[in-house]
Amino acid sequence: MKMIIRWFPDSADSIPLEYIRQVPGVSGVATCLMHIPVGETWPLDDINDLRDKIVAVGLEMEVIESVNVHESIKKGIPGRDRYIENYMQSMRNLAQAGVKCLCYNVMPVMDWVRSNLAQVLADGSTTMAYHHETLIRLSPSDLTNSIHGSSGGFWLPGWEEERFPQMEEDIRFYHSLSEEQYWENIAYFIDAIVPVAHECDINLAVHPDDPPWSIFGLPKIITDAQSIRRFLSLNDSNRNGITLCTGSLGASTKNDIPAILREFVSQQRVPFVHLRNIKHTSSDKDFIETAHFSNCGDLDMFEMVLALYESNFDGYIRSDHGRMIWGEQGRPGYGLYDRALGANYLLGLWEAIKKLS
Ligand code: CS2
Ligand code: MN
Repeated sequence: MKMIIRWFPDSADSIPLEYIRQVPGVSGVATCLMHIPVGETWPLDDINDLRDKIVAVGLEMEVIESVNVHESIKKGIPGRDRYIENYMQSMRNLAQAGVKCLCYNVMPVMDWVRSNLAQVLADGSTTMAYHHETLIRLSPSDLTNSIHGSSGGFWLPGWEEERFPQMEEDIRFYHSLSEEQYWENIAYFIDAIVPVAHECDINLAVHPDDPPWSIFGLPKIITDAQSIRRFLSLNDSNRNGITLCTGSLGASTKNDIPAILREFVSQQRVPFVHLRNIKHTSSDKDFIETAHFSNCGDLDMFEMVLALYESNFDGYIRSDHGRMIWGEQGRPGYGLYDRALGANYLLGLWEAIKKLS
C-alpha cells in the first residue's frame, strides 16, 4: 500500500511539493496536467517535466487524477473517435513516464457537486456541504457561479472553464438519452482503452459518481455495488478497475462501504482508494464532509482500513477532501493540514491492524 496526496501543478496549488514531502509516510502525489484542454493528447515532454519536478523533491508520480473524458465520448456522437484516439495516446505517454494508475470519471457534464464549499462547523473550521433542496433549485449557471464564487480563486478539479458555455445545452442533450444508451457509450470507450491499458501496463480506475444519484436529470451510472459490478463486467480485465471513493459512495446510506471494498479489492479491481468521512445532516441526501477520524462522521474508517488490509490491498490510498483548519487558505477540500492529519490517522490504523494480525 502507498499513501499519496493530491497535488496540482503550475502554482495552482497553495501547497509546495516540499511540504508534502514532509508528511510522514507519504510516498508521492496524484496529479494532472492542467493546461491541456479536455480531449487533447497529453504531450510526453510535459508529462516528463512534471514527473521530474516531483521526483526532484523525493516524491513519486505514479498516479494521475484525472485525464478527463471528452463530452463527445460520453454523448456517443460523431467525432468521439478522435478524442478516444487522443485518450489512448495520453495513456501511452503517461505509462512511458512511469505512471501506473489512471483515475478518471464518466460523470456527464459536471464532476462532483456541492451546495456550499465553505460551511462553518462548530469548531470554526470550514468544510464542503451538500444540501439537495438548495442545489436542485439552482440553474446550472447559478450552480457554476456559486461554485466558482466560493472557490477562493482556485481552479476546481472537474470544473474546467471550457465546460461552462456548453453546460445548459449538454444537460438538455442528456434528457433525450436513456441510461442504457449512456452505458453503451461508456462501453464503447472502455472497449477501446482497456487493450491499451494492457499493452502499456497501466491500471484504469474509474471514480464513482459524486453524489451517487442523478441531479438535473443527468445519467449517473456508478453509484453502488451493483453498478460497479456492471461497470467492471464491461471488460473483465484487471486493468479495468475503480477508484473506490468512500465519501462519494458513502453519501448514499444504502451503500455498505466495507462490504464494497472487500468485494472488489479481493477481485483485484481496486488500484486506487480515496478515503474520507462524511456526516449525514438529514435522513436522506444531505451531508457535510468531516475530518477523517471515525468519531467525526458516519463512516467507520477502522472498518474501511480493516477491509483493505484483510483483502490484501496493495494499491494507492489518498486521504481525500479535508476541512480548512488552522487558518489555512487554499482550494476547497484540498488544504494541506487536514489531509495530512487524515493521511497519518489512516497510516496509524494500517500499522495497528498490521501489527495485531
Ligand atoms: C473529486 C473529483 O473525489 C474527488 O476528489 O474532487 O474531482 C475526482 O477527483 C474526479 O471525479 C476523478 O475523476
Ligand atoms: Mn474521491
